[in-house]
Amino acid sequence: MRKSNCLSILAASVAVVGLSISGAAQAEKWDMPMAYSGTNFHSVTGAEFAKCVTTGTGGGIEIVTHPSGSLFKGGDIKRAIQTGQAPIGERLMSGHQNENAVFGFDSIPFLATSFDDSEKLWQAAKPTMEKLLDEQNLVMLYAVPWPPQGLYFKKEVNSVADMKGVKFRSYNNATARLAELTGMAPVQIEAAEISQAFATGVAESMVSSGATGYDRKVWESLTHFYEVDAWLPRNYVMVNKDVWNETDEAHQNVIRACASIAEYAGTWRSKEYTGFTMAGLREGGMTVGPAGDQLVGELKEIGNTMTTEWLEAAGEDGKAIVDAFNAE
Ligand code: PCA
Repeated sequence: MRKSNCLSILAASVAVVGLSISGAAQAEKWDMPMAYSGTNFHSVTGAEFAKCVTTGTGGGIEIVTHPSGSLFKGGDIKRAIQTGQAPIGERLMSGHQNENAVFGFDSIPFLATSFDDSEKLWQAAKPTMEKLLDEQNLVMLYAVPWPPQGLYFKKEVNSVADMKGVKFRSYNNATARLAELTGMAPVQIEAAEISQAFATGVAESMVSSGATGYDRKVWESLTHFYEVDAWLPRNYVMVNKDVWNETDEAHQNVIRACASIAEYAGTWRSKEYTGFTMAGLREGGMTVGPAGDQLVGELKEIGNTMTTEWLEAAGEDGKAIVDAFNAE
């Protein structure tokens, strides 16, 4: 073969390889594990975020959501993203309270009980949470609150004494501690599995939003929902930091823009879903209403104990968040 032919073949193959490399870079697929059911408003928001990124990057990054813990179960999602098994995903932030108490800033009973206060608390906590996640190889994209947390039972409950011995489904350290302080027996179960837990009697009560009770049709096993407005925990979406750093700036900008739309839209949906799901629980046959004065008074005392305990456990970072929130 003549030298010039050799060169042109080489050039052609470099061009082909070059094309296929840039082709691969142009069409990345990001699987996005999510813990909650596909119809839940967080998952709906995540699906729209995914679409926004896919469209906004011209298909350069295609995000595919996997709700209901189908790709990774809730408790495994953060580790999967830290270790690069999945590039992006969503998780309940306070689910990491067992690693570091600060992650439980949004599950302190009666600190922030409305959407407005939840937003204020989030603004106070955000820089600390971004820093903590950054140290764990994660980039925080957006966070959306669940509706206010209330108590579910399969009987009428008017006081903490009525809760004694009840099997209680918890979803983080704070909810397990609430169970202990009210004389209940906590068992940690992911939302995706609670319908079965209630149906089989593994659990017979929980603290959660109307949204989760509605999504999981808990009226099939439970009878009462007491609006307590104890706190509004957050889900957040994170990306693996190495993946993020390898993403070109134009795509990062699209992702950031889609994330801020998602935070706004998700919060709006959470508010809308609050009333809608209360009505849904009633339609399912549940008794829905505010907790009685005695129960609220007793829960507030327990809330004070939990606040003191959390401040001790969360140290300087925790104190700074609560101080910034109270200073607003
Ligand atoms: N639903 C989630 C967390 C908070 C909420 O409202 C759950 O019960 O797991």
